[in-house]
Amino acid sequence: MFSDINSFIAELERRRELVHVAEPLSPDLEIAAVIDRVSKSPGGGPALVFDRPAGASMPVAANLFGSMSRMCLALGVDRLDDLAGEIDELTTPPMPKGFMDAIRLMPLASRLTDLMPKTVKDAPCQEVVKMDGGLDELPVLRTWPDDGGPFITLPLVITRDPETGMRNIGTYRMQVYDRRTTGMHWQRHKGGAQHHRVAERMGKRLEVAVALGADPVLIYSATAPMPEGLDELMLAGIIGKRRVEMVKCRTVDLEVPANAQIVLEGYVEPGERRREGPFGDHTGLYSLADDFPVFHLQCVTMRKNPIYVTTVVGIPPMEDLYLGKASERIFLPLIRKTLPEIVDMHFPAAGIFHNIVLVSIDKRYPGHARKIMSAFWGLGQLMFSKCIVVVDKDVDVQNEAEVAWICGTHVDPSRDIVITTGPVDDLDDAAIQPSFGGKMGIDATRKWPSEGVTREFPKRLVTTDAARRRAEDIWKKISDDSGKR
Ligand SMILES: Cc1cc2nc3c(=O)[nH]c(=O)nc-3n(C[C@H](O)[C@H](O)[C@H](O)COP(=O)(O)O)c2cc1C
Ligand SMILES: [Mn+2]
Repeated sequence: MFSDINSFIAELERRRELVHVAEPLSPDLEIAAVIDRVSKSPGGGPALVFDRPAGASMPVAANLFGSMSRMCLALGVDRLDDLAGEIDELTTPPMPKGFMDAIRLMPLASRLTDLMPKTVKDAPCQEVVKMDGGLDELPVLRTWPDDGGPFITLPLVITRDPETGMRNIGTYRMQVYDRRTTGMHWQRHKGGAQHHRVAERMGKRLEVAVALGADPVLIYSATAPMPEGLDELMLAGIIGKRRVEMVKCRTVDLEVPANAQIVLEGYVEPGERRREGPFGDHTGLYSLADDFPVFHLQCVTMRKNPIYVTTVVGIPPMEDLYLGKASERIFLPLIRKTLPEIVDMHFPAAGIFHNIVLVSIDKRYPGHARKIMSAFWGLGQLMFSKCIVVVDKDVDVQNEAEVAWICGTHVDPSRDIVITTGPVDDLDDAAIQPSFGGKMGIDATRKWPSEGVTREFPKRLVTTDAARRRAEDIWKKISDDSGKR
């Protein structure tokens, strides 16, 4: 596992999955345009390091997670589903059947305590401490021409609930207003916003620490849809199989990942709002300007030679697709804890995570597909699911064309569509109102008589096993022969 972003970058170099750009490109639009162009190449393109951005004192790294193979490497697995297996094991403690069995299970308990973060004294992220440091030292990108300014797009925003002390880490963009102030774009449904809500109710200032360029597992974990109140560092510990090292901040009562490149310490005042945006967003549209809390910077700490790690969002596919794919795979076994009938799920790139959600189920009773829709609309960030398509377990939801075929053949729109309203993603500008709008569920399972559908429904075409095996043999010959030609 990678101890910091430098060792990840070194490994990507070794694997020839990273390209250095030596031209002095501008952080104003030019670097972002290159990142966008590279993201649109087959498979997501290589990782990028811009060695000498114009006017900047440090390099810019981007698209580090922008392919399936790099996302797997970042999380230390060959396939993302390997992680799912481990998480499943850790979250399903077997009940000991007796004393000897209990002793045998001890290593599991120690594995769980091995995941707790630990505090260290010396940290690379504090090699340099600048009490009067400013954001003008960072090559923050302006990514799209109508953007309201430059935006920090891949920060780990760390806060504590002022009442319970529970920590949250989330990735929320920060618009740079001047060298000591930024926007704080935590949307109303997110962990940071909840801590701020509590602080505002108490009339208190909320301390905030922002880590830039932590290790790959931590960067991913900050984007993960962890249930409220569960520490993202636990997840990072499970994935990274090691205790995350944290260091106390210099001016606020918070800890930050010791291995980060740069740390911004500061606070958000109760009641203060400022215009944030517009911002060229991962919807592929400009998110409209709106009022958001304001982050006041009071201290910058960093490594001696930091790298500024960032990402560009835009029309999919871009780097965040792969971060989202990791969450899709990692959270599937956890969702199955309450919804064991779920076989698989898939969020197509064009659906930007939650606009299109494809789920296959082992259908067990009438109305089962509708139960799954209701469950998703009530489950964490899956509440944002705008169109949920539920299919039977014999349909491969990773195959978008197959799901489209099944929808076309198995759905009667007058019978199988569920329309409802509820909370929607803040970024949904088509919704009837900000954050509140419609959702659709499509029941594309085979309907049962017990669901009131007595009309005979035809069977799917499948040949016999014997004929299929024969066909496989012949196909092998045909393809070998055509390979020779
Ligand atoms: C590149 C990137 C940028 C993001 N920007 C924001 C943002 O500006 N505001 C926001 O609320 N969520 C943003 N997110 C999504 C959150 O990070 C995500 O919902 C996360 O689960 C929030 O964690 P939380 O539940 O602890 O709040 C972004 C995600 C990525 C990958
Ligand atoms: Mn959280």
